[in-house]
Amino acid sequence: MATTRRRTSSSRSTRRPEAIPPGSAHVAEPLDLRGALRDMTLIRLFEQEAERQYKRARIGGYCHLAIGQEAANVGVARGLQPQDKLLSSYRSHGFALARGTAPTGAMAELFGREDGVAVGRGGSMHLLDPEHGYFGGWGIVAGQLPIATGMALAGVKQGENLAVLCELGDGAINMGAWHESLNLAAIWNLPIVFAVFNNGYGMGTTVDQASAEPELYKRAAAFRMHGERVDGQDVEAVYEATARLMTRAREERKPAVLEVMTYRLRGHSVADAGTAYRTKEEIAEWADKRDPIALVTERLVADGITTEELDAITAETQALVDEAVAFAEASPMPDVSTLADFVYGDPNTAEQFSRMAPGSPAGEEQLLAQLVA
Ligand SMILES: Cc1ncc(C[n+]2csc(CCOP(=O)(O)OP(=O)(O)O)c2C)c(N)n1
Ligand SMILES: [Mg+2]
Repeated sequence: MATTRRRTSSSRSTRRPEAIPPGSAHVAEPLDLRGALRDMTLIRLFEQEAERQYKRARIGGYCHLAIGQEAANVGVARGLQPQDKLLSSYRSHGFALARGTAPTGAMAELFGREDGVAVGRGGSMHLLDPEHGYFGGWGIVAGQLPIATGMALAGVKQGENLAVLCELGDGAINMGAWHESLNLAAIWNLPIVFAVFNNGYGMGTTVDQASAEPELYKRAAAFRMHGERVDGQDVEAVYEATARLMTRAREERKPAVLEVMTYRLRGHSVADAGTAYRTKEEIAEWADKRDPIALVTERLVADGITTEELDAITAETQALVDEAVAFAEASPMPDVSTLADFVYGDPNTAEQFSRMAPGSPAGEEQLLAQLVA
């Protein structure tokens, strides 16, 4: 039977911004729009600088930018309570900065330096800042889902009043870890929201080439879980939906899927021009009509923000980025003798191994004895 829905891999996409109705019941406090613009501007300027530094070979490895996705990053982060936990894919800069990570530590991590937030071990894909409730930055597609699910389970077991927000890309939704994690989250009623950042592409593959059900929020139904879609270029809408679903997760232990419709204006990584699998017209349409920073600025202008105030936000955030680069440049490279540090969680690995019983990889016998005592 002929089908016209799927495109061939050689055809280029023309992905149009979709009209999405606003969410229903608003239970959250109104978003601090100026604060949101400030965070979004910081992320944009930080990433533009990271792009420059990557091209100067100051940053090694991979570097994935979220330019164009700042409303999604900031809306999600601002929808969390301080005790909530956030995990994401490798497109991690915006999440860390939106959660409060210092730009200095983030930039030093991109530079692979000792003062980086992951001691220079993680790089761009693995920013990490538990003090600010950001638990990475994960490079294996869908690798963060079982970890986030386990953290939600731990929160329940330890009686903590928190929920977990696990971001993933549209490309992670067909991995086994998606099915396993959502199934467990549903049957154990875990306080977790899976935020699927649908930016239209997994590298160069469009969502409808990869997913039999390309309306990804509907995939929640397979687990009898609530699913909904939100306009990811609208920071207020993302914030409202996140805050509402996280409150529901925390207070009623109901997991959910939130599909955040967004667009990356750059290629998959800094090494990808991003034009082989999509048209220049498509990118220009999103840049001209759906740039999230322009959209939030328009709203603030309508509310009376002045040009001086807007300029001050840009100047303040640019100063932070300049300071971050100077800090990263001055920070030493980790000494080669420390190469194996942090490989095991317990610094006293000999002690850790000594607790292992045959067939018991992490000392479960002792743990079990403590639990039943
Ligand atoms: C298990 C695994 N398979 C393949 C890769 C290579 N890879 C890195 S990113 C990516 C695409 C993921 O796309 P998506 O989830 O949509 O995230 P986006 O890059 O759009 O933010 C792939 C296939 C990987 N990192 N991990
Ligand atoms: Mg994607």
